[in-house]
Amino acid sequence: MTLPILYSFRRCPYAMRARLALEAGGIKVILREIVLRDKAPEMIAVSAKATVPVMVLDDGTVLEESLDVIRWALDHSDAGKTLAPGTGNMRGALALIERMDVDFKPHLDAYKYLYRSNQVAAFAAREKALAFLFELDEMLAGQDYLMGQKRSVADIGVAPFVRQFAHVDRDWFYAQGWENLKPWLLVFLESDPFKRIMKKYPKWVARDDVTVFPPEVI
Ligand SMILES: N[C@@H](CCC(=O)N[C@@H](CS)C(=O)NCC(=O)O)C(=O)O
Repeated sequence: MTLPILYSFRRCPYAMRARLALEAGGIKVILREIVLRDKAPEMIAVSAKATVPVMVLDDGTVLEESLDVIRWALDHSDAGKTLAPGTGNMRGALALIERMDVDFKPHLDAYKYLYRSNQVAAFAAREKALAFLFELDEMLAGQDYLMGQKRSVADIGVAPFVRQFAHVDRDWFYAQGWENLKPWLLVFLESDPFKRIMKKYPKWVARDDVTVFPPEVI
């Protein structure tokens, strides 16, 4: 069996959550690092929408959505067990991720992209993002992870986006009162899985040697 191919971009939160799910399941893939402003034609040939991540399975099936990669990892590896929520169920965890994509991500994008050019609009977007963050903070009251005392798919699906939000203005983020969310994010950022999936790779070109992900050493 040939390994699946994963087109990925290190700093993309969608690609991060896909890599985290693969890492959790011990699934090896051939990683092809994409640069968004100069995408590999090989990726566009299999996925015209040309967003990362894209995963190509050995039977030619193309997964074009990060959530599809996550679902595939849950179904085809130990990730189903290792990323199972401690409380609640997998369906609830995936629903939280889907809601984040709709209720939080657009505000995060506006906040991030307008921060340097139009702070009034950026801060208005930041304000709209707060409800979701306070909801996460409440979920984390009395427990270390979003759905219990163990890391689950909810955490890996959401944390890359909270990281992106926090990094727009770290001083502001860490000065806020969400006392459960801040340590949760810091634990995520310091975790071995996160460090492993954030290893840097040069932009992939077709003549390159194969890069197998996850890396053996962090
Ligand atoms: N719904 C998609 C979204 C993926 C996405 O938007 N990825 C961004 C990078 S973070 C992208 O590839 N954008 C295309 C571009 O910038 O050209 C998923 O979950 O995989």
